[in-house]
Amino acid sequence: MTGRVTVLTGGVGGAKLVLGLCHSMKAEDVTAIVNTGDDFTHHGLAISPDIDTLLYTLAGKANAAQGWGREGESWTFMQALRSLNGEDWFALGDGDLALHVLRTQRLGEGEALSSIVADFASAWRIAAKILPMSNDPVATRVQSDEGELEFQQYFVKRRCEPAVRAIRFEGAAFAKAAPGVIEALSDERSRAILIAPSNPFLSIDPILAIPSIRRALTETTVPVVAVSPLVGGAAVKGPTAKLMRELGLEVSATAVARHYGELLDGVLIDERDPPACLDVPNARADTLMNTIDDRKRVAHAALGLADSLRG
Ligand code: FO1
Repeated sequence: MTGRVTVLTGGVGGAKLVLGLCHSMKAEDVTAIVNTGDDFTHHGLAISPDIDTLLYTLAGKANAAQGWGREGESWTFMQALRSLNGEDWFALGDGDLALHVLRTQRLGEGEALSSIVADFASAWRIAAKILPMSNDPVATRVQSDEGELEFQQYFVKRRCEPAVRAIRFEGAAFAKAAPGVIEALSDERSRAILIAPSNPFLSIDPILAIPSIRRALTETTVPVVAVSPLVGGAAVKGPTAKLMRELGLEVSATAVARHYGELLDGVLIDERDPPACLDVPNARADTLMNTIDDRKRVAHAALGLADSLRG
């Protein structure tokens, strides 16, 4: 068994766990497979929020309080944009723009997203591998009581207020996994495959909607362990609990584990959660991640559960 650990991640909660792993083991043995269903083009710029949140987090540049974007950001661009009556519901910081401008330019020249992201990671001395789930376009579409919304329209512009009926991932069925993704999931010598405490429906499902990724997870003999995104029956951040209620699900770690179903070998749930009738091996820990020590603790607990599941 090598020390290799692969994590499926999206959003802020996921980035915290990846950081915890990078501080608990050799960062070069960590491979993050990142959701790109939130990606969209805004003001003509190619924006990849979950990739960027992870880049900032692992490079120590993240705005920890806000969860996304850069620490110490300035907003001259947004002020100028507003003065010209430009669309200002999606905030693009002055430093943040560098990622979007360079990514847009290089995608326009035909370069693959995975290659661009690898360059950004090495420019910022990030040792972990950051892989987009796919280089093909996949777009999360939220079917709500206000009709079908693009992800960022739902998440940012409407602040997750519309009631969600269903979620679909445009393009996922035909999307190929990005280079390195299937290889990471099929590496039988790996220690564990983790599903980060991201929103299962908005951040993890787009990854699982890519057929070759779901197949690799089904076929792997490496322990697959999910970290529940709920603490005491509520979402730490974001709309997970509201979404589960709107989708008619019980807001519980059990419902999350059932959602991942056959893919899971184990689930790490929060110690505050009520007793759970989980039909999958599980362990408990304090999964609230505010400090770097919290993130290391959750990473250790998830890896410990995976180690205990080895046949
Ligand atoms: N989230 C917000 O709630 N408001 C914003 O204005 C906003 C801007 C933004 C810019 C770049 C970026 O990478 C992320 C940004 N986010 C913003 C967060 C983003 O919508 C979410 O992080 C993901 O899409 C869901 O996890």
